[in-house]
Amino acid sequence: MILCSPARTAIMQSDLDLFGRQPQRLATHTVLLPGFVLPRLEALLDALRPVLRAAPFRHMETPGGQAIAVALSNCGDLGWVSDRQGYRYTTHDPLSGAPWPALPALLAQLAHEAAAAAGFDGFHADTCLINHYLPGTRLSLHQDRNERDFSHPIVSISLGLPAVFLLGGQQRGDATQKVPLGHGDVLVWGGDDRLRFHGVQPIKPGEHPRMGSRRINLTLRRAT
Ligand code: MD3
Ligand code: FE
Repeated sequence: MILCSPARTAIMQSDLDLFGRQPQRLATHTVLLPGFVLPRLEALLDALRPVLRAAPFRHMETPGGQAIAVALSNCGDLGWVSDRQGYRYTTHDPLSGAPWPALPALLAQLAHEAAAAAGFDGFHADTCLINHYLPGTRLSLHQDRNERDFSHPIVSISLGLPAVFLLGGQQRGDATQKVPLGHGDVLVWGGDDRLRFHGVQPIKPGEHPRMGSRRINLTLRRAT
């Protein structure tokens, strides 16, 4: 197991990713697992394809009526949506009227393993928000507060173009640390860090050899 307690001791060879990068603790309950999904990347993409065919990326509106720059989709028992009514989780895709596609077993498995590697045992995700960023797209500083129980951690998988993630504090005005997130990296956070403000700086133009000119982020949560 990786990084079970904040005071970790030895780093094992098996903790390192393909390029020898080590897990990094960014805050008491926030852990970066570089390249964690790379060994299962193709299986992950195979699992996403039918999900995105059934529930394609789309732009949602904020309650104030502005288009959200990040396009999104969901899978799992619930999906996160935004419209004039507000932010919430729904059982059905408002675009198709059908239930959100099921959470692929591989995604649930990766989330469970990543959470355990970061010291959160027994994590069972029931929803995955899939965010799509084109170059220039940013995500402004916010908190994730639409889930029922903040004691569950969140697992985030980054794919494609690199991003600079902004990790803030408990108040909007707190200083932020900049965290580079690359293709295959996984971030896990929970505990005291669950309600930290966070955001993503505008994605720089570029072309990722496997993913093209985009960044995809999968956030796995327990919403119920
Ligand atoms: C929060 N997505 O969909 S997840 C979101 O990359 C969202 O698409 C971003 O924020 C994205 O709500 C970021 C990554 C993340 C990582 C570590 C955190 C969010 C965090 C640590 C504390 C609080
Ligand atoms: Fe968020």
